[in-house]
Amino acid sequence: MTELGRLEDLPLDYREALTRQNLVPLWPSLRGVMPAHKPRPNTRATMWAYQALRPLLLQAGELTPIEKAERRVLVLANPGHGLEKMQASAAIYLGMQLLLPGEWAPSHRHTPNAVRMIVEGEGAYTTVDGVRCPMARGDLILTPTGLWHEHGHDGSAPVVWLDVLDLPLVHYLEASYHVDGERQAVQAGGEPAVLTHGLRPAPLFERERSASPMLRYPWVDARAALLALAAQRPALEAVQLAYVNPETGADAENILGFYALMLRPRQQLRLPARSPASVFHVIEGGVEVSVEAQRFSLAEADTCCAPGYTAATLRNQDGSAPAFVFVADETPLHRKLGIFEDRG
Ligand code: GTQ
Repeated sequence: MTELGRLEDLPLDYREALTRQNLVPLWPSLRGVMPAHKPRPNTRATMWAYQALRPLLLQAGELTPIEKAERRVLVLANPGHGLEKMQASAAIYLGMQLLLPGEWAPSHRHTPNAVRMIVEGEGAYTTVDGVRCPMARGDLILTPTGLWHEHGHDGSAPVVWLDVLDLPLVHYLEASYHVDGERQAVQAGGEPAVLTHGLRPAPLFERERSASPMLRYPWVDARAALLALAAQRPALEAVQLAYVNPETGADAENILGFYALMLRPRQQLRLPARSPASVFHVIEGGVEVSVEAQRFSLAEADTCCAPGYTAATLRNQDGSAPAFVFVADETPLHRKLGIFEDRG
């Protein structure tokens, strides 16, 4: 590969003349923005242990009242991007949110898409576009772009959940903003439950809402489906389900992809080197994750991220029980942009 000219090779007065005209020579920076064969991601394989962050999150509950935080969140920031960027990867934001009994995080809506993976506690709920979604451990609740959402908590112990947003991307696109709203009127009946059974309302009963038809994916259903799939397909290597829009089969959200993965007892699963970055969050069990030179031992509620273009190996350390992992990645985005790659 040819060595390209450097900025210092150019006369100072020429460089200054360029700067005055808001012009920049490409060749000194060309290899930086387009490295050979493979990108050089800032995203670093990073782990966040729940045991370490939980006391700090509870302390935030004492230090900052909900009125002063609106969303009481500690962001899981990737040091490779710089902590202040609040990014887990190029497109993924992760935050652990705490809501204490009786607290209320007021209604708003925003352009970034969000999901919540419930980590701990009972009695909280998120109201999304008038649909009250109870929060239980392992449930996935969607807040697609533009939908009103607020969080409340009628229980007696702290509730914690993992927020996954495409905020870094939407912010980069200069398209990120929010609007504050009034407390939502809760619509009777909640979600149309039939959708989870492969049935949908026939045209006579068509719903008027245009947004995602399914907002809450209960963990009891996802877990049972994974166990059934594993039992039916003993030779299946990746016992993985994608969270999808049940009316269309498309990804549940537009930008990030969400999956539930089961590892059989002692199973080791190699995930191929694909272009999107990924996040792994353990719902149940203990999982060892190897990415690049890193090896993370994840216990329940621990989270890690892996850069794109890198293979990862997940191993269930238990010999008798399955492990369950919530996975978030940038696949829908990469596919839509036409830059998705699987390098095996
Ligand atoms: O719960 O609406 O972690 O708006 C970041 C931004 C959570 C939320 C976050 C948000 C929310």
